[in-house]
Formats: sequence, C-alpha cells, structure tokens
Amino acid sequence: MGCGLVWVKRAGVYPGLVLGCPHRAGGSFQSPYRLCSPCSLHFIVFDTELAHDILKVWDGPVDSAILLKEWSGSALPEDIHSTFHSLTLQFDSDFFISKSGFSIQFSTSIASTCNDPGIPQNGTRYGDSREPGDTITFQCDPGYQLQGQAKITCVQLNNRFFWQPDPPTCIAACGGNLTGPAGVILSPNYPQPYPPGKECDWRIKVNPDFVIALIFKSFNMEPSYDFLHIYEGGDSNSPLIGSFQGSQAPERIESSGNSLFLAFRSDASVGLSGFAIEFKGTVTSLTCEESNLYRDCFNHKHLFIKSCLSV
Ligand SMILES: [Ca+2]
Repeated sequence: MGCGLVWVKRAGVYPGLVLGCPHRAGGSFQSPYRLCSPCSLHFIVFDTELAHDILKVWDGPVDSAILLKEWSGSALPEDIHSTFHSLTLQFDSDFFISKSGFSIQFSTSIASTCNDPGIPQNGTRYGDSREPGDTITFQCDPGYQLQGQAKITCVQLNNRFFWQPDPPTCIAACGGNLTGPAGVILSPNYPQPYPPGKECDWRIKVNPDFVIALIFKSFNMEPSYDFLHIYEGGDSNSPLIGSFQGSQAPERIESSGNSLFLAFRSDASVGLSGFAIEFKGTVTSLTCEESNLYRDCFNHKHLFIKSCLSV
C-alpha cells in the first residue's frame, strides 16, 4: 500500500511528494485522506482563515476519536508523528475568506519520541524531554485553572508514543470560591471575549482582620447589557457596592469587611474582553476623607463605614 494523499487547498506550491486535489470552494470538506505508515507530517506552507478554516489530524481513523492536533491561522505547525499506523487529515472550510492553504510533506519514518505537547495558552511548561518515561509539568498563569493533570508522562506501547494523560489546558473559569491572601479573578475565557448568557459568581474571603482590595487591571464589558455586580458580603442579598458596565470601573475598591461577592452577568449577545481583577487581603489604606470621596464617586454607600466609625 502506497502512502496516500495530502489534499492541497489553493496552495501555490505542489511539492513532489504532495498530490493535489481539486479545490472545492466553500462548504465542509470532510472526505478523510489516510496515509499508510506510522507517518510523520512536515509542514511546508500553512495559511488558513483563523478559527474558521481548520485542519484536523487524527491518530488513526476519525472513528478512533484520537485528535492529535488541529490548526488554523498562519503559524507554521511543527512536525507531527502518528502513533498508530495511519493518520487522517480533515479540512473544514467555511464559505468566507480563503487563504493560500497548506502543503504538507509526509514520510513513513517511525516516531521514537512523544509529540511536542505544546505550551498551553495562559500557562507555562516545565521540561522539554520527550523520551519514554520522561515527565513534563504544567502551571497556569494566575487566575487560570488547570483542566487535566499538571504532570504528564511519555509512554511507549509497542510502536506508539503518547502522553498520559493528555496535556492539560488553562482556562478562565466561570466563578469560584476564593480565599486570601491574594489572587486574580478573570471573566470567563479572558482575554478572549466572554460567552453570552453567562452567570458567574465569585466569593472572596480573606483573614477576618483584613479588608479586601480589588484592583481593576482591565475592564471592558458591553455597556448597558453586561454587568459585574459587587456586593459587600457573602452573597447577592448583601449590600450592593456597585454595578459596573462598559469601561467604567474604578481603579480600586476596598471592602469594609473580609468578604466580597462578585456576580458577572452577560446577556444573549455581544461579548467583549471582560475583566482582570486582582484581589488581596489588606489593612485599609484609605483615610475617611478619601473613602468619602470614593463613596460619592461610586455611590458605594456601604464602603469604608467600618474604618470611619473606628476613627
Ligand atoms: Ca452582551
């Protein structure tokens, strides 16, 4: 059995090893092309419409459900190896915007290491070695939650080399219970647009002797439709400090107690980049005069009362 086809979509270059297929404009091109092997793919050209025209490579047939990787955009992918004896390439294009596409060389060289597990978006990878038995660990940036295991191991099974478990991802989660002394709260999917129709609640609690400072690092919400409500206390029955929308958020808010409740609400359409807010437990840094200024500015009726009363 000879090595099969790589389908080239509008690629200007047809290298000797690559066979072309007729271009089909628009629509979903789902016919799988399988290669004999174990196979390696080497990318010569890659340019597709980001997030819309997507190349997927499956380890073995599509029905094996082992997706090795998927790509879109203009970054040239690194070489990739099958772990089974075939690869399936699947290219889906939408009806809009065509780029030059891709051309890929393939060979039947057998992998001797695990694939590059990549670096998760919004995270860090520790370790580069990909021999069987090697481990790599991952850590997410502040505010992001690890989905999966922090530590993965390269495993060899006959001629297959694969990571166990799969490499993790880092996501900005919808809500959570946070305790001090400090941390970061991100709108869901941050810095990508938050999804529509979301209700995310965060509870922050710090040491009883401390108040909570919220420092707004970025704030960008759809005006009049998407809100961040901040309450002084443990839930939405607590006094409302403020409801923030658009790009109008204060630089800093201080609670008067040791707990805050943040409720994010997005309506059914239009998501923007949302927010990144640092929190920390602190002794109050504001004078009563300053706190009154803040209170007048933002109508935070319940802010700073405790510290003012104690003066
Ligand atoms: Ca919206």
